Amino acid sequence: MSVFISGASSGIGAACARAFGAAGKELVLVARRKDRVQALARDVAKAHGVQVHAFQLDVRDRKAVESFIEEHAGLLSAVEVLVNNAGLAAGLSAIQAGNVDEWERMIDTNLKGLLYVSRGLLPKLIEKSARGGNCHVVNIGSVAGRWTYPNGNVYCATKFGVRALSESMRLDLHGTGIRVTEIAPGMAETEFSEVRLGDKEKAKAVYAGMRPLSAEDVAETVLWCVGRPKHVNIQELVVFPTDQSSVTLVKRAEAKA
Ligand code: NDP
Ligand code: 8X3
Repeated sequence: MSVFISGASSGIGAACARAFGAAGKELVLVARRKDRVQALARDVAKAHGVQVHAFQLDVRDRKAVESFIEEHAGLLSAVEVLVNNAGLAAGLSAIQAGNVDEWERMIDTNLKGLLYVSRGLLPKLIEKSARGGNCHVVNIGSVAGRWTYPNGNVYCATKFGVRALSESMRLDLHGTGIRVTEIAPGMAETEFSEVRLGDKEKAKAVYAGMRPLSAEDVAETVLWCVGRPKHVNIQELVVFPTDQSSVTLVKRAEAKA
């Protein structure tokens, strides 16, 4: 059995790869940054003696995803756990001043990318489950998929969409035995804010004076959900850092003068 993780080159996806590797699972990792995902694959394989397959894949590219699934049909037939993690926020501005290219990047990655990968892999998981496999889909949503915040608009909409797709998968997969979990993290310090804001210093300021979740904290919740007995499905899990009580209420230490 193996675990497929999209967006495994950094942050939560990379932490999931390390955690599943440490648990002895064979891994299939994809991301656009080939060097990063391949280096991680080598590290995890060396540290835990597991097989790790790493590929360059842009989940927004429908044809590339379809060819990838076809080309690696044998390898992918062993997948029991699909972690739909690849995603991003681009920008933070009011709708009336929004950048349409950024909107398209978010919609194409967070929604269409998740759908392309799921469309390719779910039939394989259904077959696997019918043969007794313990199959599970984990979609990485966000607290932004439950509550909106000023200027979050399109990112929030994509994550509300991930929540809707997670519910839909549960309905559409009803009776197959495949579990579907949506994990909705609050602020986690990864490359997320740097990607969103395009600036390391601005990204650092997002977490100033508070303790965010780490990628490893989120990966632990993913492993915990997957590790429940087969008859137990954690449908949704919301995890905030203690310093964050809502999407807009964050406790920060005073900056020292
Ligand atoms: P990172 O930026 O650290 O990681 C994002 C990952 O997604 C990278 O591995 C990136 O790889 C991959 N990715 C992005 N676009 C594509 C693409 N087109 N094709 C394939 N892979 C892609 O951020 P996080 O780890 O924080 O983000 C992971 C998920 O967690 C996202 O879905 C995000 O929305 C969600 N999330 C994050 C939170 C946070 O506060 N950090 C909170 C709630 C949810 P590459 O660039 O190499 O393609
Ligand atoms: C990422 C968390 O609060 O920046 O999904 O939207 S937030």
